[in-house]
Amino acid sequence: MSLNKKQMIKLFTNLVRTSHYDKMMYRRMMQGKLIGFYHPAEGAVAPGVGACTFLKKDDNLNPHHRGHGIIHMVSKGIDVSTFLAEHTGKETGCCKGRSAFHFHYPDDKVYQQSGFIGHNFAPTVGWGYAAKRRGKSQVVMNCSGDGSYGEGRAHESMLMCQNWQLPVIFFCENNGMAIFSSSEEMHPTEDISSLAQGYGMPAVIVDGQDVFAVAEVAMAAIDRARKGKGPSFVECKTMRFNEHDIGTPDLKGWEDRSEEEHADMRKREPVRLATERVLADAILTQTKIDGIHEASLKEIEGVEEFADNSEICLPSEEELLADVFVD
Ligand SMILES: Cc1ncc(C[n+]2csc(CCOP(=O)(O)OP(=O)(O)O)c2C)c(N)n1
Ligand SMILES: [Mg+2]
Repeated sequence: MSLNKKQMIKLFTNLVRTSHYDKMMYRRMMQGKLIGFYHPAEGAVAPGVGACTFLKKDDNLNPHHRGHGIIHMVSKGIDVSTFLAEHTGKETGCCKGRSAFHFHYPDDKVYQQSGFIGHNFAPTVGWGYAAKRRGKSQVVMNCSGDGSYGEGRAHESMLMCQNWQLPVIFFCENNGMAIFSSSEEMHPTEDISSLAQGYGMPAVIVDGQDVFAVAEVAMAAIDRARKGKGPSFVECKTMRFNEHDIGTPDLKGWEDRSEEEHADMRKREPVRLATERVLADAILTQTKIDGIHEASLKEIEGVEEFADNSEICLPSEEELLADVFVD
């Protein structure tokens, strides 16, 4: 599946927008403006952009926790003002400022995090099953890290989705790390996608730093699922430039990565690679590229203003308990 010029511009624009969104989250965390903590996505924005830019509004999305889903949601075309308000602890947040990153956007078919890695695999079967039963051309994009494929639910989910031929994409964002454990220590094979073979599911490996390459394989997997041809597995080989999260003390100090490794990784920064490509292929001029950066920063300013000008979340005991369900 090769991309046309319009699709490449859309991907490039989303790549620039999301990388600025991620930088904004990092900056605000450092400024003490966010509640909880943040899992920075620098170096790892291309997978989410490639996976979600061409999803339809009605498609189910389970974003990866890196970037707390902002990469995936912005790419799917969702207004993330209430996402930032939530992370800023404001009443206008999507969960009234009470949750930080454990939230959902049901109207936009986004079902996000619980505190458990791999929580999304069981609901993925249900969403896929529902889509198939209703005969809708709706797909489920399940974005997860390499670490989560050590969870039993991942395997049960792959087995059932394949048996029932559900419209699911197992989209693995493999950065080779789970907090400070390397993939090598945690998985018997180098490629997480090799697990799909055991379930007879087609799988593809793609350079996760190249947004255009990711989008091509993601679109093929989406198309396949939409046509009722069942699930598939996409593995993006990507990177994590920063520590696992910020807001928790000194995770970087535990990492076993040298300065040279960090410098090498940064040579493959996805916005840099995409910029080289769109200039080389004459898809965009430098002036147009500068305009995309400016427009992204302006958009983010508006989102920040909304969060900053909203009322802080200070619920009374009664209001707090109103959202607690006891069986
Ligand atoms: C069931 C469970 N085990 C462990 C954790 C702690 N934990 C949080 S993030 C994480 C690493 C996840 O790695 P991966 O899925 O590869 O995503 P990455 O953070 O590398 O992007 C772990 C082990 C958890 N939240 N839930
Ligand atoms: Mg990982």
